[in-house]
Formats: sequence, C-alpha cells, structure tokens
Amino acid sequence: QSQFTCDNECNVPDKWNHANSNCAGKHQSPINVVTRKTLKDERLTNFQFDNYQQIFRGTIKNNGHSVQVGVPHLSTISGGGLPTSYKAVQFHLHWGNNGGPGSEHTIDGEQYPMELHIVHMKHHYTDLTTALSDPEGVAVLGFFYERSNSGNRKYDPIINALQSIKTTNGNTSLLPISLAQLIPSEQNLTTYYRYKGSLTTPGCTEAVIWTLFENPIPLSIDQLKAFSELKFNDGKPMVGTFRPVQPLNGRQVSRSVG
Ligand code: SG4
Ligand code: ZN
Repeated sequence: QSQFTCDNECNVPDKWNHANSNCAGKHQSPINVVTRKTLKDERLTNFQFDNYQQIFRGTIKNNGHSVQVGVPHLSTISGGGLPTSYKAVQFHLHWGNNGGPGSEHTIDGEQYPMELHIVHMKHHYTDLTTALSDPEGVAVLGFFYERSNSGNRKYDPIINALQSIKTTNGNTSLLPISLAQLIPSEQNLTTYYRYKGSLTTPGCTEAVIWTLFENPIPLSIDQLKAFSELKFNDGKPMVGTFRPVQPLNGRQVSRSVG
C-alpha cells in the first residue's frame, strides 16, 4: 500500500478517494451512530485500563493536519470485548472552528465540539504499519468533548503547549501528564458503542476496532478555541479537522449497556 503524501488535497476529505482507493471502501470511519439501531452485546464488558495512571513527559506536535502526542507503549487496554490486549501508541484530536461542531463521529446526528482518539495496537506489534495489516490490529478509543462553564485544569498542559506549536512540525515537551487524567474516570466509561471501521485519514485502512464512549469530557469555550489558533501546513487556520461521516453499508453497531 502506497504511503499517502500530504499535498494541497490533504485537508479535503472529498478528494481522498483519489489519493488512496481504500478511502472508498465499504467499512469506513467515522460514522453516525443511530442509538435506537444499536444492539446490546453482552460481550462488551468493562475495559481494563493498565498503566493509564502512568505519568509521562510527552512531546506534542503539530503534524500539519492535527496535534499529536506519542505515548510510551506501557499503557494497555483489555476486556471491553477486545480479542486481546492492546497498547497505547499515540493520541490526537479532531475539532471544529472556535469551539463549533468538530467531532468525527456523531451520535444521533449530534456533532460534538471535539473528539479525542487514543490509538492502540495489538500488544505483540512494535509499529502501527504492521498492525494495520491485521484486520483487528488497531483499537482506537474515541471520547467526545462538551462545552462547560469552567475550565478543565487537567487539560492545562495540553492547552498551554498549543501556543508553542502553531505551525507545521512545531513541537514542544509537555508538562507531565497521564492518559487517565485526560479521560472520564473508569466508572463513567461503562457505556460505549462498538463497530469495525477504518482510519479516518488516508490510507483509510480498514483495520480498526472502534470504541466510542458516551460520557463526554468537559472543556471551557476558551480551551476549545485554543485549538483553532493552530495552522495547517498551507498556513490556513487548522479548523474543521474531521472527516465527514461515512456510510454504514450494513454494519451493526453494538452497545455495552441498556
Ligand atoms: C490523525 O491525522 C493523526 O495525526 C494520525 O497519526 C492518525 O493516523 C490519523 O489521524 C488517523 O487516525 O484515529 N483518526 S484515526 O483514524 O494513527 C494514524 C499519525 O499520522 C495511523 C501518526
Ligand atoms: Zn483520529
């Protein structure tokens, strides 16, 4: 599979089918979840998060189409109906314009202001490229954000770093953080949706077990707006970094409870 290179079409999802034929596949992401059509699956037990409390000093980078933080491969997930355990590789975000609609997945047509993706690969792989050749090689945990009246202090390290990485390839070290501090507490992660899909950017590889947690993460409007200060590789404001929802093509979306 050829490596997609970021040119002028990189930030225009409509053109991706020309960039990589995978992007026209039948099991693409993101999707709109129609909750009344989801089926409860008893196998979707609670997740076990191991070493999610691990504090690390990450590097946050503007990669020209998103902001991304590499994480030490020590944090793992298992349970949650996954076939085996998966280790965390990186996380990144998708957002709108100044706190407007910006999530990739939608729930009953609702688009949230931002979406966090923690990308994991099966524990025995050492790189994402190899994991993507396995149809269940990658597990992405997706979390939505909601606007809150007060700022979320647990996000200060990330929000404060954005001003130092406004342009492509800008990177800076983060104050110590843990994955656990970025997501809702474990007892608020029991309700989630599950389906099989793809990467949401080229090559759009259909190798992803998706999990979308129902409970959103609160951020103030100012915290959300800080992401719109970043610039794409072409110098334009980095806003609307989401792919539009893709057809389900008969896929069943499952839910953990209810
Ligand atoms: C973002 O563009 C990330 O920066 C990419 O990370 C990521 O690609 C891509 O989104 C697709 O991931 O969870 N949205 S997604 O399906 O994780 C990969 C990198 O470019 C392979 C490394
Ligand atoms: Zn993503």
